[in-house]
Amino acid sequence: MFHLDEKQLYLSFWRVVTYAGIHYTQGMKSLVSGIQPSGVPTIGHILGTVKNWRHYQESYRCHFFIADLHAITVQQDPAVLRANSLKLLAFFLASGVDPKKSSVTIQSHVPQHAELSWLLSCFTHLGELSRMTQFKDKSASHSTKAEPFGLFAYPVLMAADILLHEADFVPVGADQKQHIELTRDLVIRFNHRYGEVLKMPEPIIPEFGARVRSLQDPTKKMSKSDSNAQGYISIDDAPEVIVKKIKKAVTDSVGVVAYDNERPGISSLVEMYSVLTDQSVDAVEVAYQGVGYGKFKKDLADVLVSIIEPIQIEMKRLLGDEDYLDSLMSAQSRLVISRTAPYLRKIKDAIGLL
Ligand code: ATP
Ligand code: LTN
Repeated sequence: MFHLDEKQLYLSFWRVVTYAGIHYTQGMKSLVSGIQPSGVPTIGHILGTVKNWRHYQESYRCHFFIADLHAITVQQDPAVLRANSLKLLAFFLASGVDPKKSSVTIQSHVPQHAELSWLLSCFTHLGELSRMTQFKDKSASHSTKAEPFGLFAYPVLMAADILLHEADFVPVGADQKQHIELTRDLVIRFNHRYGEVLKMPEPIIPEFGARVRSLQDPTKKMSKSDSNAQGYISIDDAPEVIVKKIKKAVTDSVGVVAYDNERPGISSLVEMYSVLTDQSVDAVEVAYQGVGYGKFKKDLADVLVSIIEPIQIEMKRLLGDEDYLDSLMSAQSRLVISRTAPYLRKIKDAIGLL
């Protein structure tokens, strides 16, 4: 199936046009994004990033991946990790990622990610890593001095994910902005020393939906690793569960459906509804003027069900076809390895590695 050798593939990548069924146009900008299989994706992932992936792949050379090496920075049960990784792959496909237009891999199947991460770690300062807020939050659950080194080094692996694919754009939720800033600093530092080798990436953070809040504690981000399942809407939730969770979502006693920084609970629901229905927040406020929270929550739950249900049906179909998922994973990883290996060689040459 793969007749081009690595060199031919690399040379031809910028002008050819079809390889392994994927069509690329010369000069197309590239885009990279990933999600960790550290749980089951939530509506936060859809709004913060995945919602637009199907559109991006029409205009950009896209690479999407399941960040399993990131997930093991916190302890994972092996069987659960395997199941969540496959489920996430099915979620990507069911959300519109088309392997004929984009590449899609399991991060650990492409060893170049981890290899570039080591190279970049030699250019990263300890002080930079200790300022990362996600490290501070996630390490809080460990006793001091027992935080895994991988959790500390995680932003370097994220920089490698982005730079290996020479990404122009990186669509992420607001919590990832700091990691992309670190990646940009690494590009400046590396290129200052070795010339224009690494490509400068730009984050794409949506104006609305970039930080969907927990339904139970709206001061926090909705998280798939929340110990309280009432705090998130997961892609596994049945319609009646979604309705119940939205009904119980924390709001306030004001009773006005509006976006108001002083009232994060209702504001988060209004923002969710506005993004899911492609309306402005103002339009949602006008539509629900004088209407109580009950009716608004019911409508929001209906919209959520109408978005999640078709994804669930398609995921179930895909997860029932293990042979397809297996052959997709191996074909895609071979494609991505042959595409990234020559670029990694170029980076090693710049550093002076034989
Ligand atoms: P966890 O929710 O388990 O803490 P995480 O958010 O740290 O996971 P990923 O699941 O890998 O990590 O996130 C993948 C992408 O989804 C990132 O771009 C992240 O910013 C985005 N994302 C995750 N949760 C939300 C949310 N609640 N609102 C908006 N975007 C989100
Ligand atoms: N760190 C991200 C997931 C992630 C990612 C990436 C996103 C890992 N590598 C590269 C975009 C590009 C997270 O935890 N949310």
